[in-house]
Amino acid sequence: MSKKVGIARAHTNIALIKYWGKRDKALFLPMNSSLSLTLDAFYTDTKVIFDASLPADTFYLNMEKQSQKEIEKISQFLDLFREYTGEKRFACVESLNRVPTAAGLASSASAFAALALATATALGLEMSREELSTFARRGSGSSTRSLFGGFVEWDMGTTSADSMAHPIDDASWDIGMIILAVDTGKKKIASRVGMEHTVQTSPFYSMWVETAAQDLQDIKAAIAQKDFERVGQLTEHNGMKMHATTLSANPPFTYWTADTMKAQEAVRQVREDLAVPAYMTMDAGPNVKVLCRASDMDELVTALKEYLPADQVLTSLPGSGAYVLSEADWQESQATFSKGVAHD
Ligand code: 2P0
Repeated sequence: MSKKVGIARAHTNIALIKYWGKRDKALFLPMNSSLSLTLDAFYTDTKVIFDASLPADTFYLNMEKQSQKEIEKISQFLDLFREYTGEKRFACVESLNRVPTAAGLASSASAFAALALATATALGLEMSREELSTFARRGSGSSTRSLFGGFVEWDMGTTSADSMAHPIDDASWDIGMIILAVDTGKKKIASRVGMEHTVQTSPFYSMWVETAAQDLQDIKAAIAQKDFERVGQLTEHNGMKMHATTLSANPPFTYWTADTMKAQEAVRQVREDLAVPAYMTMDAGPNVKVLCRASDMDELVTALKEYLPADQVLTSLPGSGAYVLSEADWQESQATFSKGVAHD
């Protein structure tokens, strides 16, 4: 057989306890364990075809051929699988990012999780999702968590073999997330660069590592008790601490803009006015994500739209783990993408 094909879908995830800093850059081993919520509304579909007739790897994102630099990243990732299996063929990789342009969430998390599962499927690899997450990790750390649904922990581990993700809870107890997409331009400081600079220069960094470990332990206990308010408080506190390390880096930097702070103020105002629990978290970019109860989402969205343009207020419920797609699913995904339907 001259071709081997695999297709997969993975959803994006938002960290509640952040991954921030690497102890090994080459192996993507993190300084601290992290925990996230997988989101249903935003995902990546990826098809991998290993083909004996290809003279090199190729990569199409959203139906456009990517630059040599982008293809190189994909090639290096595929090499991990080729080395593991002895596969010699080059591959054609096609990805569709099913994230509304306005969301600004086109993250590497769903991208590398989908690519890892599609590649493993094409090569007929039989391994657990946990083990597959150790491959995904080498593309992008946060992608480990997108292999699973609901609340997911990425255990920092002790070696490359045990730094892996595992599911904690399916989050089916009235959990939702609102995304305040205040700015969807390309980020100025890549998370990879920002976290490295922070590790090297922030005097607060050691406190980050120390307290993140405690936050993780506490949030897992709160999730086990389905204590939403405690989960939210820990989420907001942990996210703010991550951003405090960027402000204390030297030279300092921040991912926030004036619009980020306006959105944060809107969240504070709305939760006070409505007396509804809602907790914010920010990543390596200006957008604000709000953890809330799914049953409060409509009320919160209506109130937030008083402060922010309606098209900047998006919502999602918890999502499932990555899964394999059929050729028919892929054809449908391509068709809806072509019609400009960014997500369903
Ligand atoms: C997270 N972020 O836990 C944290 C919070 C951003 C802030 O994971 O270098 O793209 O590819 O491993 O996964 C973004 O970093 O970094 C990220 P790499 P990644 O979601």
